[in-house]
Amino acid sequence: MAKIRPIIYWMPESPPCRTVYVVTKMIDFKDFDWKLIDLTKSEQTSEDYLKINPFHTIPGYFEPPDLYLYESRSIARYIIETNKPESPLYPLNDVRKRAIINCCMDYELGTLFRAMSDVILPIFKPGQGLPNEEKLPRFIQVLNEFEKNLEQKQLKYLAGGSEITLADLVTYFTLIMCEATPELIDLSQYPNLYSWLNRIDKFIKELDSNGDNAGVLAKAQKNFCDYAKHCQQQARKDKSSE
Ligand SMILES: N[C@@H](CCC(=O)N[C@@H](CS)C(=O)NCC(=O)O)C(=O)O
Repeated sequence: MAKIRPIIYWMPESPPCRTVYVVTKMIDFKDFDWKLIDLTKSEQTSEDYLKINPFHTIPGYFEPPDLYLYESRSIARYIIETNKPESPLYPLNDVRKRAIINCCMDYELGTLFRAMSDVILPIFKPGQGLPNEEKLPRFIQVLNEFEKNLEQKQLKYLAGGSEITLADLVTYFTLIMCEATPELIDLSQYPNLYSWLNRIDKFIKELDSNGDNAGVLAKAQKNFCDYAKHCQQQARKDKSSE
């Protein structure tokens, strides 16, 4: 009997979904199907999708008959562990390296992503449409600490060593959300962060330029920024007509 393929639920415009997408490409994992969940149509709250992820976020992962995962970092780790455990992205045979990658990713989710999202994600919330500038000082503090860490350790990649890991990918897709508010956050002011970011950006652009779905990441980031711009313009218009 043919094996039923896993399904990854996603929308390219969602940065955490893009982490999972890049992982599948880097480890050449193809034995699954993509399913689009269109956030602009609130498909994440459909009855069917809530069975996959009751917390209505993408990405989601379903492996028949009964494995349901959500959270991009967990999905990415599982895909690597089960399909390419030797990958330097998250090497199963190197417990110390994995500890460092986990450490970077826990910091990223608990501190960096949180500080970024408090400022930027209100742009996308119905009835808001603008960044929360009150939370900006905390985000700037976090960015300064991130910069100092890179400077002190002179890291090429976040988990050390000479190869990109999952920690670089998740952090990259968090930080490029700052492109939604260029007038508020200028990452070029943090020289070590900026040179690390450009290193990862070059890698991602190269990856995005070939193979199936070439250009999907560039297009998704453009759509993400255009939508953020549209939300902010609309919110300012609504405010001025109040
Ligand atoms: N920590 C989660 C964040 C996922 C997330 O918030 N996804 C957004 C899109 S970028 C989403 O699905 N939002 C829809 C909702 O919350 O209803 C992850 O890394 O997977």
